[in-house]
Amino acid sequence: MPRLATARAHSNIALCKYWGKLAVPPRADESGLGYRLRSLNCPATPSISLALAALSTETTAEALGDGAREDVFELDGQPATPAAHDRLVDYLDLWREAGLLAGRFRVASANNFPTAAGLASSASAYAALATALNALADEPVDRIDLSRWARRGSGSASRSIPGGLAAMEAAIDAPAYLALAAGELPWTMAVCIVDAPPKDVPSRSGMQHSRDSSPFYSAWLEEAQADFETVIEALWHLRHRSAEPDEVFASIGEVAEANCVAMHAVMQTTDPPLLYWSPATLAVIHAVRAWRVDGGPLAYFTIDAGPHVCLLCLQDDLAEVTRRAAAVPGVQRVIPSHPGGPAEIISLE
Ligand code: 2P0
Repeated sequence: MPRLATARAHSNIALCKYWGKLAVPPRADESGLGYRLRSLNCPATPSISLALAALSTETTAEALGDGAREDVFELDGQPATPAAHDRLVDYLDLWREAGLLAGRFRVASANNFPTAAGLASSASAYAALATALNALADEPVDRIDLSRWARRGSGSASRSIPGGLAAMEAAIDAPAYLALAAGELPWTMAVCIVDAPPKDVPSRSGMQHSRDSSPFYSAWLEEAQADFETVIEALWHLRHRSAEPDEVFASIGEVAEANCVAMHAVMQTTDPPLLYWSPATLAVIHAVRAWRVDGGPLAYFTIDAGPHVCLLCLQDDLAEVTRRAAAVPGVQRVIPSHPGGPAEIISLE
């Protein structure tokens, strides 16, 4: 039985975003249905995302001996903050309550990109963690259930288990599934890191505030479902060669931009407002739109719960998109990425 497992998972950036959780019964006690549903962390919107090879997390999980009384968590070589530590322990408790794991663990996690900056670091982190923990389980779950386990840690992490272009329905205990593998994708992304202060409201609490206070929340749920269905249909045409790849790219890019703006409209009308954009965020949006009229590369923007802008483009245009984006005022650096593959174990002892 292995005692130490290291896993790697790629972050992912959604083209149709997850923002909001399925409602659970309000008077949920610790043993009731409400508690169980809440612990499943089910999304209220369907989502579809692209895993990015250049953004990854490596996580080592080590089973500590019988004498260990506490879980230990290190993030990027430092002891984790109390909040991150508590969230990890809650997550390990779910695995222990399910009888998949026993005892205490040391978890060491390292990202190769900025943490908690709106670059989906919890997606790669919980996907890598779930993959490493599963390798230490007496009876490991299959990859579909592994995606469900990753979702319980962080909703977006579910999509980093299959990697590539991954989709997840808005349903109770939905897993993410592979819509198109990394090697089959004609598109990719460049990630623009912009000048901005650190993010002050985490996604988890931000999306709860949106549900409770944005007047546009119910319209967002409808829009998100319609956007998801449009993208799934466009992918169907791509797979069946019943539409030109350029048309599919343009239609998915347009939906991605509209979906991003709709999500940020909900964020901005949350009380208090979630204003994630910085001036440089808008500068990139305007630049990308200008490229379309001046004969530059075709790229579409999307922005998560943070100021940075991800640009969806054809793989052939990645170098030119990266070069142009780096010249936009306020852009600190651009990370060009190819599509990323699934979460995987990289060592086992
Ligand atoms: C997404 N985001 O689809 C969207 C876009 C942020 C904006 O998934 O509470 O950190 O851990 O399930 O996964 C961020 O939400 O939230 C997210 P939890 P998570 O990528």
